[in-house]
Amino acid sequence: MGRLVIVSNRVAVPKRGEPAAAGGLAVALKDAFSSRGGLWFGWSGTASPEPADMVRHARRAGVDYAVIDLSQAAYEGFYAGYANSALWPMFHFRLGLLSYDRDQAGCYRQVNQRYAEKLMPLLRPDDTIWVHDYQMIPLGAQLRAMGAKQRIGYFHHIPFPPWAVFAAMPGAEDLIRDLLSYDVVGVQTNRDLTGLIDCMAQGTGMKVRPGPEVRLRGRRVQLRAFPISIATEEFSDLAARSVNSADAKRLEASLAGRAMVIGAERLDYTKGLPERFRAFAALLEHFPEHRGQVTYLQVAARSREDVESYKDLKREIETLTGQINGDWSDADWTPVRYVGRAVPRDTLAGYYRMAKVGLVTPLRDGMNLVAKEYVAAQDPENPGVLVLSKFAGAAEGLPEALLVNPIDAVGMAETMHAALTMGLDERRERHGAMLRRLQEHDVGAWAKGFLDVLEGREPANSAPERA
Ligand code: GDG
Repeated sequence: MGRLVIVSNRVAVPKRGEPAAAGGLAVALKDAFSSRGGLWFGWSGTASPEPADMVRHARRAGVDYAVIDLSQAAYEGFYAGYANSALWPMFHFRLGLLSYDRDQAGCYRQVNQRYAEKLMPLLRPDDTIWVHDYQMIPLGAQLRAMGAKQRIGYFHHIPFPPWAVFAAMPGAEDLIRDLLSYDVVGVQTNRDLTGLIDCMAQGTGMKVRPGPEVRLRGRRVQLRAFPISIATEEFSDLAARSVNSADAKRLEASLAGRAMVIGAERLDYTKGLPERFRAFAALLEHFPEHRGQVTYLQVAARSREDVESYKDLKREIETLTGQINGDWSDADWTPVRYVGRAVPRDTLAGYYRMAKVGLVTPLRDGMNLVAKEYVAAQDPENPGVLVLSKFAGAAEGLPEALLVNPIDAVGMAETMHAALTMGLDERRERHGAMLRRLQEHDVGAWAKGFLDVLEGREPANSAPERA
């Protein structure tokens, strides 16, 4: 079997002697890399006015890393610009926030072209290439134009809307046509698969066959749902350890016996934070028994601070925190604790385990790993309750969560109340079903599922996994 070549926008090369980052793709690909070797290619995360035009190589724990730098102008046009100000809102159904600039769209293609040119000489004929996410859509077609014959797959981590939404993007047809250069296009959920099939059919005029797949000049492009997951067992262990850490004990003491509800995410307008804050205010208004009794901890790691809509969101959250605390606090109780930066992963795992309710209420989300981490982090004997937006991809595989529409503040408040007052038997039953599914379908199973289809080890028509 040839090497596995991963291409993702940002590549975090582990420091020498340190383990790879605890979360995300690094964990997912550990097994695949260790059995066959691999190359991970992408942007170093460094942008400067005059970047060196070279590929930097490193080898860590059996994995080769090859990274390139971006110019400041390329970073602004490609990353902050087209990828995060046009593609990201469009894919999350937020056409009102879509800011399109033709130069930035051109920059997106140029940066992908540069990735393709730098990657091409590093490839071997028997490599399998796996491209990740919306920053890299044209890459497969650009590699093919240079003669790449390898199997190339693309996984889309964020939602895939139907053509009625997608078509609003200038150049929508080109983006859809780019996807036809891949052998497999993977999305998170069956809902996304419906969107992808609709876009393929309407954006290209080609027939999508049952399977589903598109046939093109003797090649097959398979379209499939592969719900991403987490390293379930590792995360459960981490949470069980961290709940006894000094950080967790300090938090516990500060709660003085009150219940805690938790939210944690990047500060992003797709995550439904203002809506959640309003729902928490509605809980205090409509269910007086929780006044003085429940504390809401929101961890919101800063993200994309150079994009205007993210600055607006930060101000809105700060205002809402002030309003709710001004309206409801007592001298010895503050209802909302807002931590506006990332906390260490192990600390967060311990916090999840301490929280009676996990609030995961995005307006749209490809999957949402926080939902799965919250479930994995619970004490199976006395688990908390997951309140989950039906617009998160995770809802498709976690029907035992309490599902909500995040737009409905009072409806969400009622569900939070149900979660806070749920009996132990029901909590155990719901949690047990979700945990078992996450144990079976962890992130390793996700990566294997994708690679099995890409490398032809699984019939294309088998049903996608649920989790
Ligand atoms: C994209 C898609 C899809 C959050 N706050 C802190 C922290 N986190 C960690 C979480 C989780 C990760 O960040 C976030 O993953 P999500 O899946 O929730 O969200 P996105 O970043 O938007 O990811 C998403 C995902 O890709 C994978 O395909 O599920 O739908 O949007 O692991 O725990 N980690 C630390 N401190 C924090 O404060 N250490």
